[in-house]
Parts: sequence; C-alpha cells; structure tokens
Amino acid sequence: MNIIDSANLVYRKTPVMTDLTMHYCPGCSHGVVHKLVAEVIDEMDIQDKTIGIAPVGCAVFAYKYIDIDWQQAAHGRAPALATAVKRLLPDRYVFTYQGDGDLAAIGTAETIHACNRGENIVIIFINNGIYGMTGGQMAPTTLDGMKTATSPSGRSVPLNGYPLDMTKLLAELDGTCYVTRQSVHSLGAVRKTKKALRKAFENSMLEKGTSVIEVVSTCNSGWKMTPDESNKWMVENMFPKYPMGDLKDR
Ligand SMILES: Cc1ncc(C[n+]2csc(CCOP(=O)(O)OP(=O)(O)O)c2C)c(N)n1
Repeated sequence: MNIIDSANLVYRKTPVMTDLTMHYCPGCSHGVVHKLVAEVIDEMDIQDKTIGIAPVGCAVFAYKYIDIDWQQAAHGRAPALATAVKRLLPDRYVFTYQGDGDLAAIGTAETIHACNRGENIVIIFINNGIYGMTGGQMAPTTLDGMKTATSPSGRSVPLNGYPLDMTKLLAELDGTCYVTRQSVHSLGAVRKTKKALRKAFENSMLEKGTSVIEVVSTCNSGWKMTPDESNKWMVENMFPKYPMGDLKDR
C-alpha cells in the first residue's frame, strides 16, 4: 500500500468475514452482529482460537460468513454443545449465536443450565420477538399485544402467558458473570454492542463464568415493516420491556 492509499484508508474489511453475499433480508440485525463478532475476533487476533456454535434459525448459515471453526447445533442445543467444546478445548474462545426461538423456547433448559453451571462461554442472544426463519410465529419473547403469524390479533397474556425476559432470569443465576442487553439500530448502539462482545470474549478466558449478550433486534420481514419503521417500532415497543444496559457485571 502506498502512502496516499494508507492516508485515505478509512475502512478496512475484516479478513474474518468471508466474501459471500449474506442471505439476510435488507434491514436485518443479524448481518450487523455478525460483522461485530468478526471484528472483535480480528482485533483480539483469535481467529484460529475461536469456535462458534451455529443455531437453527435465520442465522443457521453463520458459519458461511465468519471464517472461524464452527459446530452446528440442533435447534436450542447450542449451550450444551458449547459446554462440551469448551471443556474439551479450554484454550479456545467458544460462543453460541442464537435467536429467541432457539434460546428462549426450545433451548430454555440448555441455556439455563449452562449459565447456572457457569460455563466459560459467550452466549449471543438475538431477540427479535418472533421465530423469523419459519415465518414469524409467536416466541416466548413476543410482546403483549404484538401481532405475529400465530397471534394475528396480538399476543394475549391470559392465552399465551407473559413475554419472557430471559436475560433478566439469566442474570439471577450464580454462574453468569456478565449479562448485558444491547442493540444495533444506531451507530452508538453498534459501538456499545461491540464493546460488550469484546468484554464477553475476554471474560471467557478469565474463567469468570458465562457471559450473555442479548441484542434486541428487528425482523422487518416478519414484522411486516420497512427497516426504518422496524427500528422505530423496536425503540418504542421493545425497549420498554427489554431495556438497554448491563444487568450484571461481576
Ligand atoms: C427441533 C426443531 N424444532 C423446530 C424447528 C423449526 N424451526 C426452525 S428455525 C425455528 C425458529 C427460529 O427462530 P429464532 O430462533 O427466533 O431465530 P430467527 O430465525 O428469528 O433468527 C424453528 C421453530 C427445527 N428446525 N428443529
């Protein structure tokens, strides 16, 4: 690179991301979070020491986009698989990447018990309030009154129960060391999420326990809104129930 090139360099693509075009819908939060995870791995220089556990859900192909070692878990089982991988290879940075259907519905038991055991893993929890991949069905995190494919008149508490604040529950467990809730809808939010990811990866080597990063996210296709409308809707409706910030930092 000559001097003029380096002087003009304002953006460097992280080599931890592959060149493949992502399958995500325009406006989806998954792509932004993938990029942040890749940047953190790049900046910590741990590309050959990181193992991701891919979920079932829209992020099922995460392994195609972030160029590290991966294992694919059955729907909801990522924390159990991450437990095994981290215990067998304790010198690796091990993280799960899961949607709310994966983590807070079918995988509730695996998530709670991995966090309660204090496994030295990072759990990245993308909460868009619905099952995105399968067509926008209601999830445990769906808000009261929120319309989904399986609650067309809106979630009803007497019928469907209360929206589940899984992250708050995980913060109560003795095995978690760092539990935070972030978002990626603005530049400031993106920066904070990246900082949280870095801290979580660092924690996993300090053997402090489980770090959980919830990213409150949009699913504009499932929500049937434009990306812009989705961001506004998320701020107005999701944030009051799932407020931003650290819930625990031990
Ligand atoms: C054992 C099992 N049960 C159900 C499914 C069907 N299924 C695939 S993805 C999905 C929901 C994904 O939603 P979420 O985890 O919130 O991720 P998103 O797609 O919103 O990112 C479901 C129920 C499956 N593949 N395997």
